[in-house]
Amino acid sequence: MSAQTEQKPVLWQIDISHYSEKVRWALEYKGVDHARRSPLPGTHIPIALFLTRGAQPTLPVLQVDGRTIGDSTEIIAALESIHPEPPLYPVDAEERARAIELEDWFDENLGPHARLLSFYELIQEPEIFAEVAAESVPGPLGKAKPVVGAYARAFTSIRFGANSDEAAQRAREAIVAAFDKLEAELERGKGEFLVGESLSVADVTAASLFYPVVVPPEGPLDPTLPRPPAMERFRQSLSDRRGFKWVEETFRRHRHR
Ligand SMILES: N[C@@H](CCC(=O)N[C@@H](CS)C(=O)NCC(=O)O)C(=O)O
Repeated sequence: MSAQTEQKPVLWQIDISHYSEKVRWALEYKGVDHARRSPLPGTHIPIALFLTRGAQPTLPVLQVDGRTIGDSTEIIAALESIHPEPPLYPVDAEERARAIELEDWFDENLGPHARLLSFYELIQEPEIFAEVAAESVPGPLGKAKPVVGAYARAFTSIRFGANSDEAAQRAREAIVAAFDKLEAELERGKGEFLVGESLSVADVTAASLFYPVVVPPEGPLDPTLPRPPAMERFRQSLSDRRGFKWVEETFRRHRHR
């Protein structure tokens, strides 16, 4: 490995994670050449803790310029100062504050619910979960689908409580509320962007965190993989909403790989 390759930023991530998608989008939008490491989901918690010296149990984590940064919000803040162009923070101070506030809002109020409902519906469909999980594990492990599927059901139930009917219902309500919020915020702007007149961290965050519900073709989910019918029905029930179409459009226009 050349010295130049070693200096590339390294993104520790999970392929299907929407928080990882947020950071991948920021890195690719800014044209930051980087390497990716995708540990086995589940083992990523001790790995994240090890990388961040106990500060962060989650991925994504970015190693850049001799620093190790956990949390997607902190990662994008660091990228803004290391690679300011093109910016994801609006120049205007008020707009910048609003974009960061919206980033936070969707991180806290949408992200965990979109993840929980996806896992809940997958747990109801063990064969489909086995297919999807097998795609997300490294190398030959993916061949042991029933084992990987059982592991995925156990891990998501224990870690996120994703087997709870009540939590799933709360997640559905929170996702609908997040569409209400998205549409109210879009009303304030000119339509294409949440804040200002170009793509900002607010758009990247909202679109990425809605991806497990909207499933845009440019998103991380392999479109040939089966999806739980109940999740698909929920998706369809939202598909006429302005916010849903905005997520599709934002991916289509701005998610260039
Ligand atoms: N606030 C964090 C959330 C990241 C997050 O929840 N990542 C998940 C994967 S989608 C994770 O690593 N979860 C492990 C855990 O919660 O223990 C961020 O914005 O990066």
